[in-house]
Amino acid sequence: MTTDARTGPAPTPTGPLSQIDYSERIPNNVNLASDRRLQRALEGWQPKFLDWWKTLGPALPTKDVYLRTAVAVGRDGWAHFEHVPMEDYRWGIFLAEQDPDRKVNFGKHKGEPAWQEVPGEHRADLMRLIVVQGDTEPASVEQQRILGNTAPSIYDLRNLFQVNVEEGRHLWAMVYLLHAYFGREGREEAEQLLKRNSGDLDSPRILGAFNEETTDWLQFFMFTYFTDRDGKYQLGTLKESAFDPLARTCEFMLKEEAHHMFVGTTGVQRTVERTAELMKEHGTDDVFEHGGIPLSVIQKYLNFQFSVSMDLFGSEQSTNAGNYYSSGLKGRWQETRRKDDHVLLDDTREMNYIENGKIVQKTVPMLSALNLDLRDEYAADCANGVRRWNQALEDAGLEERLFLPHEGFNRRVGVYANHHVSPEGEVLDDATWEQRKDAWLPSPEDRRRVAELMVPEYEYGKFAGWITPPSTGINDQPVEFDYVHLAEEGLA
Ligand code: BYC
Ligand code: FE
Ligand code: FE
Repeated sequence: MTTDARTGPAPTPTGPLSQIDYSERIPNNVNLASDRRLQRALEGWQPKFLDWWKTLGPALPTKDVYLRTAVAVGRDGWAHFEHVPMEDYRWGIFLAEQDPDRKVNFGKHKGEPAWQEVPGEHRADLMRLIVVQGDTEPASVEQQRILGNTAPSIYDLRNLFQVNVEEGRHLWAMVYLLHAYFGREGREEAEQLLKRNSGDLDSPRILGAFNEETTDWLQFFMFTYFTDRDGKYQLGTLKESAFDPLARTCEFMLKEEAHHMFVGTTGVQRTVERTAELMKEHGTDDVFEHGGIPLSVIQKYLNFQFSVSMDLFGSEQSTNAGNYYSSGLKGRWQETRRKDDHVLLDDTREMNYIENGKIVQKTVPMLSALNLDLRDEYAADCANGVRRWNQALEDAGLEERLFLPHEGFNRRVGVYANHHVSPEGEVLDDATWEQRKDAWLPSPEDRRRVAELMVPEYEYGKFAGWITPPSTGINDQPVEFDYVHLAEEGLA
């Protein structure tokens, strides 16, 4: 189902329905031209989006970037690559093809036809979910705004910008739903999506992780590994939604998401590989001296980004989540492959919580614990990349390993929120936590030393000293390809 930049086949149109109309001001495959009111409303939002992109999008001036653009949403090819000025990227509205026989697959409406309109009783909840999803997309662009100034290579710079334009498109995807299905309230929410800003004290982004600073490229790689992966899992549940336009939108977004996680997995991997080389060459763990990032600091960045991303799943027990499920708004990861009744009224599961300073278990109704169900799927997936990174350490003949911290480590949401838990899973008192937390989370000093290594490398085919080159380029181009042409002012 997923395609990434390396394997994306050449575009082969699959039929008129899956084709995207690029002759319109807003490229789309939803026949926007047939709905003048909606088209005008979205054309009214478009300049506001572009203003936002110019003010809060990528700060480094560029002439053009080798970007992938969707040309069709069908199975056999939807990506087209060319050099385009970033502000001319064709942000548009792309939904996966409609299945006219699609049914609701879970909850109390199970077996009924999927909804093409929003049922009045679920309107507020659906809009809330769409707004939360939509809010994260521009937030990430804002968080990554200044990274171009310190890109370790032109190859990496291109990947950053590809992620940024696609997150911009994901915002378009949610704004389309708000405009098309939620009337005036939806249009107001669409405006707000550009007005809240990451880290803003007065009007911050909705979810915690999207107000954290992305301080440097290691943080960016951890973000695209761990936080974009929350995106994968949340979109995976919304793809199951009874509200068909949301399901189809998310299905297509997921195809783009694969590349974001590729950037994270390989970015961390290449960082670890360079660290391993330097550790062997110099026989020391402290490779800062030699221009690399120590493994212990990589582990701290990992601890941080994993824990703030775990918070994105909400409380382990949530009546919201149970209601979303029963109402058919939000399913489970791979809902249709689960071997149960897809209603879950009689099911239970085990859940960890803290009692008298110890982590213990209790049995809870499954419907109440769906955030936890999703989070467990997510955490298992996160472990795969860590195994890959450890393979690189093993291949280098090193004993050291990276690991995912305990689920209770550094949590602000859910059962662990008012407790301190070490990465190994010991419950700690406040004093012990304060004393030891700098060994587990990046300290200002760690971030400062990482930042010192973040010198831009804009020469084609060259890479900053703290990271290895990738094994292949993008879309079968060589690694030293001119993926980005900087503007003259950017070079000065
Ligand atoms: N920070 O019942 P609970 C992506 C709020 S990432 C702040 O446990 P629920 C991307 C919650 O809103 C995917 N507040 O939560 C990645 C609620 O507030 P109210 C984004 C939080 O509703 C990288 C209250 O606490 N998509 O796409 O079951 C780059 C009670 O919480 C947080 C989605 O999240 C937090 N971390 O679940 C670009 C999907 N967590 O109502 C993009 C849509 C919870 O009491 N969202 N709260 O005022 C959802 O499905 C749910 O809203 C959540 C929360 C899973 C986030
Ligand atoms: Fe996204
Ligand atoms: Fe993403």
